[in-house]
Amino acid sequence: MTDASAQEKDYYDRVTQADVTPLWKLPPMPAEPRPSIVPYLWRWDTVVPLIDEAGRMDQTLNTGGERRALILANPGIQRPLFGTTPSISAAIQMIKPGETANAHRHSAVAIRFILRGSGATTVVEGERVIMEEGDLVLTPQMTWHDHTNPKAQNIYWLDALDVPLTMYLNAYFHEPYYENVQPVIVPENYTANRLGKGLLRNVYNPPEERALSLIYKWKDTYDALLGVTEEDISPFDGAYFEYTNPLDGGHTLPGMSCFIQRLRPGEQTSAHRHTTSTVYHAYRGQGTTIINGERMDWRTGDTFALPSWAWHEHANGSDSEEAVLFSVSDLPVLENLDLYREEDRL
Ligand code: GTQ
Ligand code: FE2
Repeated sequence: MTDASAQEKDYYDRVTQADVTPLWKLPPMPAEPRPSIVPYLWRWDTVVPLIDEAGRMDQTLNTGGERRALILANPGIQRPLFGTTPSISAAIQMIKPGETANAHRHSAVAIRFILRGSGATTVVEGERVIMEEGDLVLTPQMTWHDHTNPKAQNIYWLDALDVPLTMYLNAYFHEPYYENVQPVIVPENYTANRLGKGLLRNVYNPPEERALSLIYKWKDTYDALLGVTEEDISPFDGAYFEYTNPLDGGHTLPGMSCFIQRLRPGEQTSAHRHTTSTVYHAYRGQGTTIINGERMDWRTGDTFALPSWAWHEHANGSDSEEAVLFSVSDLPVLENLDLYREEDRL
């Protein structure tokens, strides 16, 4: 070895020892986002039999606030980390008749979108909310929540939490309640009544932001979708609504926002791309989403992941039936960091 190369080797050895990394040795910075996740689709017909099978095994939900949920784990994310996108972990959760998923709370926010079965309840900060198909229910950060199915049928919903982001930031807290369930301490429709559907507000006792036990009923959501006129239909998303925070008109939650879109029979959208990563769920109908040239053929009940900065366009695959996609993305996070970018291909 020459003196120079020996000196260099010695230098890099000491660099490694010192736990520092020479920036000049790294590969060139990518010019644009290179998503770690891949476009991926989870079929209802694959996931639901598996969750039903878990329901038949001798497994109890009543240990440490566990849930019978199968995380939709994106193959682009290294195990044991899990996530459907870099920021969001989505799962299909099932509760059998008579079961309770114990009360707990965590710093990650959660949403549930009810897929099949009606009449299960969730209690959020002492308020009981009855959940029906197509409803969206929120669990804001650090609110106590437990779920119960008093009905005779299994109930299934889509969970989404910003757990991967919260974990990445080393900001995840989790606490079991000291009993299986929390007491219900406010009357039925407590938050909804004080909100007056978000257009009115009880002046004497306004709803408290932190513990907003919000439910967005499917009927209201669907009415909004059907109410749009031609000029309000997005070329990229069809009839497209965000579930807003009724107190400030902002995104659904600080770490995630939820959306619903309706594609008319035969509707085909134009492609665009943006820096949010999105989990889509086909709530009604069937169709195709082309992601960077890759076809995702979806039917009711399927869920798929859209990576950041990937071109995508949607098509309703039916000439007679509507298609409805529910979605959840990290838009509030990207916006807050001034990282939201969008590009259109019209
Ligand atoms: O229902 O509280 O899918 O805490 C993951 C974590 C569901 C829940 C999940 C949770 C829950
Ligand atoms: Fe939870």
